[in-house]
Amino acid sequence: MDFQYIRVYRYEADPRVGAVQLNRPDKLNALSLPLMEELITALEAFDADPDIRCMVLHGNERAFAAGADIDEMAQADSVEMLLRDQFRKWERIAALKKPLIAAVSGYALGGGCELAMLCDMIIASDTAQFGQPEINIGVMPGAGGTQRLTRTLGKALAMELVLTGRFLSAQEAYRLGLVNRVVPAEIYLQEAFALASTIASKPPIAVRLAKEAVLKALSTPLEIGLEFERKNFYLLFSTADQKEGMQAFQQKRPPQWRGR
Ligand code: CO8
Repeated sequence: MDFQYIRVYRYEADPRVGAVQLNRPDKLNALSLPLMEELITALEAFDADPDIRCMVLHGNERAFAAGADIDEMAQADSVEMLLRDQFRKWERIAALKKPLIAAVSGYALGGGCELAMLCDMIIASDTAQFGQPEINIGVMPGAGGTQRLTRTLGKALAMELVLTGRFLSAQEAYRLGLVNRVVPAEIYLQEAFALASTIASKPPIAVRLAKEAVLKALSTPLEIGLEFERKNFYLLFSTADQKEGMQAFQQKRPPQWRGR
């Protein structure tokens, strides 16, 4: 499939890792409607491809993404935005079954920060900056920023970022638990691919059910989450990979995963 605003490829050193690069560098990867359409199509195709085990989403060194495309929204009225309902579609990224890692360098602002937070993990370059500056253009976050930032950073800090538009540096984002780690700009992509490759080497059904269970913790009370976790745990005992994993341990040899 031909894409205009993204580049889709497989990690050379490990083709089980699918990658998407946001590719509108002249607009700091502003997330236009057609770009998001392409992104969701590409990620869902990887999600459905049995040869892919993990995904990486990245931009370029200057910008992961500087937000939703302001030019597309500037003249819109509420009814138009409501009918467009473009941000509902973004939740399809949160619904992906396979792990998705954001590799962030430079700006991750507004919708760009929200997009990174929709991913399961974030590897940041030391140049990364995260923020929700919508307040400076007369609006507020609309693709999950007030909710996901608050769940991660807590009320006080999320409130400050959303109400002032202040950016978080990569180091601050790391200290606050927004990103998994910060590495030098020269290797941030390599680091994200290494993490993706490690996950790709694990038994895929266990990865899928474990991801589901971790995400459940964000949307359910503890008791329901624990019940959900237990059921996924029991479910894994009907996979060949559970038998293989435990036998390989007993026989002191590396396991051969079948994804069954
Ligand atoms: N949309 C459209 N174009 C953009 C965007 C954007 N979000 N960000 C940057 N660009 C464009 C610039 O217009 C410029 O284009 P051109 O060269 O044609 O003039 C090009 O990218 C380069 O940008 P700058 O010249 O501004 O680069 P600087 O290095 O001077 O500044 C900044 C970089 C600080 C990142 C600056 O570009 C900036 O402030 N960008 C906007 C950041 C922002 O406000 N993001 C939030 C957007 S709103 C949003 O994301 C809402 C999401 C959910 C909405 C829900 C609504 C219901």
